[in-house]
Amino acid sequence: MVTSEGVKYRARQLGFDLCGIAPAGAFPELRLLRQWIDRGYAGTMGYLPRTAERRADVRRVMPSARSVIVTGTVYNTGEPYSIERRDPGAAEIARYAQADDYHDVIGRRLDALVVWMREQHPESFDTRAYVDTGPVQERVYAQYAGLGWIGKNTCVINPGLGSWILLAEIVCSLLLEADQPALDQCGTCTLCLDACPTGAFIEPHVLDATRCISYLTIEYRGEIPQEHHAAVGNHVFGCDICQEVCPWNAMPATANGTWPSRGALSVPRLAELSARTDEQLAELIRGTPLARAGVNGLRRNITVALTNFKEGAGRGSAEL
Ligand code: B12
Ligand code: SF4
Repeated sequence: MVTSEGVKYRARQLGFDLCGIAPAGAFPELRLLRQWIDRGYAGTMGYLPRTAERRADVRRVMPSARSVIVTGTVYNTGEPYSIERRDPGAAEIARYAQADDYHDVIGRRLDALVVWMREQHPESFDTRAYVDTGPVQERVYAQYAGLGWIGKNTCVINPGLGSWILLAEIVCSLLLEADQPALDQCGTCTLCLDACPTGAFIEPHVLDATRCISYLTIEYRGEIPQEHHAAVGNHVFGCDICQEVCPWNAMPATANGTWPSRGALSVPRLAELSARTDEQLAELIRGTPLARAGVNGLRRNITVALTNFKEGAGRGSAEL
């Protein structure tokens, strides 16, 4: 017999930092995705409009769904934040990407959790396991599973651990006891909205992805629009600023010993990255989230960042 308590206990044994259960339902926040897409905020991420109908209710993904088991995995490295470093010659790589690809790492843990559930429960039941790989609005289910609230920066924030958390879920046909939804604790704070270098927040909880450095350096193909070059600064893959300024990340948890961090991706020098051949760059990013941008995408980003750095140095403010 599978119980909520049993699943949570096993999830912790497998290396997950958080685990909660949401009922499989059509929560009101899920309806907001369609409006967001219609306002053009998804940009070229065509998979979002293509799957919007299914994303509005997890039972359209798996009709027998009754529960969504949501896990959280802390990926924080413990290195200083980019806003603390103030080193324009350093290449900023988003924290989640300074490790083996989380789809593989967390995917294996999810599979192990499903295997364990099947051992506990002799009768057949349906499951679908996703790590950012399925048509599921992961943040909404995380909030309803009690993992944390959706902050003004749109990230799920856990009151004890902060927001350096990757989400993954098992949609399941078993009826498991659900957790209470997490309560919003952002209050009147607007630090994240004010800190965004590209002004990507239209209002609290609403991000225009087409302006976000994460979108521009990871998802977007083609030249990064000139109007955003300066704001991209020294970011070569993703951006963490709206989380770095968050008071809930002032004393953040760091990843547990099972997280496969890669030291070589922790603030390399821009000049050193730029001098690498394509083969050397490919070697560096193999098996990491940076492979999503590919060597060409990464080189495009390095060129923008290095130009920013050299222009800054020309004004006498930076050292190689
Ligand atoms: C597309 C996408 C992006 C896009 C768009 C991000 C965005 N904010 O919409 C881009 C490329 C910009 C991006 C960037 C990043 N991403 Co991303 N991304 C996704 C993805 C695949 C879908 C998100 C989505 O549908 N966005 C559209 C918006 C409208 O939907 P939403 O974010 O789910 O927001 C819901 C709520 O905000 C709610 N809502 C809307 N209005 C309001 C108002 C109120 C009051 C409330 C309470 C709720 C609410 O409704 C929305 C729709 O259901 C998810 C994985 C997944 N399948 O869910 C990962 C995911 C959200 N990303 C993740 C991460 C880690 C990042 C980055 C930190 C990576 C980086 N360092 O560069 C940044 C963070 C930037 C940011 N502030 O969001 C994690 C977030 C974990 C967390 N703790 O929240 C996810 C969950 C992946 C994962 N499996 O862990 N991402
Ligand atoms: S990740 Fe960076 S660019 Fe994107 S919304 Fe947050 S602060 Fe702005």
